[in-house]
Amino acid sequence: MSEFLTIGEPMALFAAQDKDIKLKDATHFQKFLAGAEVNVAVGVSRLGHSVEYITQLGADPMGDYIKDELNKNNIGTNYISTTPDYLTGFQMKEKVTVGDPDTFYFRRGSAASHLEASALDKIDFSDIKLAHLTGIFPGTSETALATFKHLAALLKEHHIKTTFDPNLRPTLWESQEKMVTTINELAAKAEIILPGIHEGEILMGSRDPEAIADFFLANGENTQTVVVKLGAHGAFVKSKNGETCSIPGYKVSQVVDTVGAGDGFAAGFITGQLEGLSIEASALRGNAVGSFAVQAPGDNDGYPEPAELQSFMAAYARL
Ligand code: KDG
Repeated sequence: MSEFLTIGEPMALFAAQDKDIKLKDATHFQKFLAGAEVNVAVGVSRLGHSVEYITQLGADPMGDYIKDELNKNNIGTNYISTTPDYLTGFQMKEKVTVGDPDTFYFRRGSAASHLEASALDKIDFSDIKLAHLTGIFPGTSETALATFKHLAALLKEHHIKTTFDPNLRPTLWESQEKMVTTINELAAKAEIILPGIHEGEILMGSRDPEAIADFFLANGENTQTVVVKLGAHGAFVKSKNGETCSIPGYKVSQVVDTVGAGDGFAAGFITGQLEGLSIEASALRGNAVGSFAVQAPGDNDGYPEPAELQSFMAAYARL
């Protein structure tokens, strides 16, 4: 039984070691665990909370690797099934000196994308305080979309608060229009929505953080708070009662790789909520965990343990 639940597609990530060259030319790669929701699961677990993760793996070496990594990270595997019929997805990532690296996915028709809604029958919701959902898993297939919707309904039935990160992955969707319509429909069910500023622009047409927050608050059936992630500049928060605040980012000396920062933000924010912190304090912790993420090469390998997080937040200057 766990405090925190999430669902998604985990992948093996092969991160290029050769800098500033195309993936096709890279010859050395380092293997990591990746996948937006599993990144959040790692971050929440590393900060001391109990976590269950719902997914389906293939009966293959990538699936075995992921299982080992979940065990190493103390992530519950009670709701993980293995199928001989489909393969585990993986991805490759460039290494760049400046900006966001390109990633390439090998995930179409993966084991996770075949996860049926019936897999949710055995979930024990009794101790779960918060669940995190993102727009990636429902984009992987119609089956995954149905499973996602069923889980969202079960969470509502059990009065479990949900955070939702749009996490737009245009290559997963048949069209931009379908992606935008579906993601906005799914976001409307969540209590807390965590869009990135660029995602907000795609989903509602403005780069103004307050306009993005207003859109999701007006659109939401249950939405209480919107936290717009502003990258290195921190976050903007608006709640249903009209209160707003800007949360500063942290200065980091060296950015190694930006991928995983948004999931780090979600992990920090979620642990703040699990520990009863205010929305503002949770968002500040989110920014801090995001800062750890950008200083490591994998997506979740840089996420901190509680003592590291505490000393970073005490010592580092905010922007
Ligand atoms: O947010 C980080 C993720 O993007 C990465 O770990 C894997 O791209 C990914 C995905 O679609 O889950």
